[in-house]
Amino acid sequence: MRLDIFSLFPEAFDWLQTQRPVQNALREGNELRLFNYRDSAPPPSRKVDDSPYGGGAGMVLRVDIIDKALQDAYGEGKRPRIVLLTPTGRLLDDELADELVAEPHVAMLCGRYEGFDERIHEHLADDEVSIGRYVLAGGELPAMVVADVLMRKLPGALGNASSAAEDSYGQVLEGMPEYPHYTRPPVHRGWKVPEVLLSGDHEKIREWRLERSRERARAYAEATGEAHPKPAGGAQNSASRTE
Ligand code: 6GU
Repeated sequence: MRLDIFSLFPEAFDWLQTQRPVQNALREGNELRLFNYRDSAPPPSRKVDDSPYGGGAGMVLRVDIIDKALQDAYGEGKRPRIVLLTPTGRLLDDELADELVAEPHVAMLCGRYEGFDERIHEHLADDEVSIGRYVLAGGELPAMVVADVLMRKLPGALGNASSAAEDSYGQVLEGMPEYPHYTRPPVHRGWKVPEVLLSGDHEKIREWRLERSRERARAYAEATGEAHPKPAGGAQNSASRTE
């Protein structure tokens, strides 16, 4: 896939591009491009924002500048799916990530200041995405979150040994959280690794892991009053502790 990110701070994404899953995804032929709105703002001021009509605090990103930035990037050609990053957008979850990663070309627009001129929402964006119900100073961190989620879902991003489908919330676990992991030492300060994991019995280990995932899904549902992505296991199949 091709992922474009529009921002006033493209250098904020330097770190993201050093990350192994991102580098793997790029090596597999995927693309990540960064654009600076300021490059599309008229010199000498290169101003991208202005004060809101009707008064009020803060500055608003201008519709003409954002429109020009998209025009400069895509011309009259086919537009990507354009995603506005805003605190009031559709909440990012694994399902939305799967939907976006299925697109051949996605562009994310990062906001700053009080936000985007409403006409950007209305006329230029296809979707609005938020990473949680709180307000951040800008869309750069959310864009990095979305880019990370999407990139690691691309074939080859995690190397040969694993895939994002096996992650928490992924297809293999039917939307459930992942089971707990342990490594050496087998005992630390009396804290033991569950016996079954040391047994070498792969069928038993698989069952144990599935049961731990179900347990976590139920605990999540109880704590939040919200069914975990997929109500897994069912209440009748209550956990029996085997460790
Ligand atoms: Cl996408 N943007 C901003 N500014 N704040 C947020 C957000 C996005 N998602 C959660 N908070």
